[in-house]
Amino acid sequence: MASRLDAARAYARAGQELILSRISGPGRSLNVDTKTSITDMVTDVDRAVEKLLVESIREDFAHDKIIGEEFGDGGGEGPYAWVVDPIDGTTNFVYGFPAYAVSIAVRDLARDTTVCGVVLDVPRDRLYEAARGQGAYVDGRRISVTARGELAESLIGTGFGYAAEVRQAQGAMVSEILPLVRDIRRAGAASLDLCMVACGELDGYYESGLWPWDFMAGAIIVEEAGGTVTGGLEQAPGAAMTIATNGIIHDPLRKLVVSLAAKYGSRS
Ligand code: LIP
Repeated sequence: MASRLDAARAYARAGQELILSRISGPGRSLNVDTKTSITDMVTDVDRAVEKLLVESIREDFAHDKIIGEEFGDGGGEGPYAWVVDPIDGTTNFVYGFPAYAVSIAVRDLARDTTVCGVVLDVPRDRLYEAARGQGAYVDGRRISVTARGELAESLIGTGFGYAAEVRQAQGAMVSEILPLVRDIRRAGAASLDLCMVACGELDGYYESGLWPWDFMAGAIIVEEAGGTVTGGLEQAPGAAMTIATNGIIHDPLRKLVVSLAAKYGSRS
């Protein structure tokens, strides 16, 4: 596995270099398209970075499957699969808001588990990583979740979908959660929200509607930092709900999110 983790680090750095080359200097110009709604953007840089990642993976690991945000499934039949988000936090990237990342996870399809993950915070130049059973790190320094035990004293991250009706329910939910926690943060990149839980910058995070490429790498980094990652009603994180915490506040946060999702007709 070391070879795939080493490769993931190198691929993330190459993606960072491409991103920075396209936004540095006076000629910063992005071609921006929209996908599922006018708020769901994708740029030519997203596509260029994913193309770079896919070509690199195919070159080095021809049998591995590839699941990417922009180009979908490709590559070989496995048993390993690379789950890649070339720029997680695309809206932030388009605006220059400093919270977007290259996110790369490697899955063992036979064991249905993530074996390693890398999240490269491009604006802050921080490389988060984890391999199963070997701990979580940022720039080579070991990280761990907080030990805060009360939801009322916890800093909680969340995010919102692209569809207006989905946001209506998510906004209603967060308005009821806000008075029950220390505060809410909305960074705009799930992979970074998860890494902030892993390194103690957040005590917990929840979001519905995420794709595998949004959360797969960040999830193993949280788990290897001593945290807990689940769904809401379902045990596994997924499109319905992803909840990541320091483990101590997990049950109360999960119960609150599931009950409010039912109240407002949101997925959990
Ligand atoms: C983003 C997620 C974020 C969510 C945004 C968006 P993208 O992913 O990382 O947590 O709130 O709506 O889905 O689309 O920038 O790769």
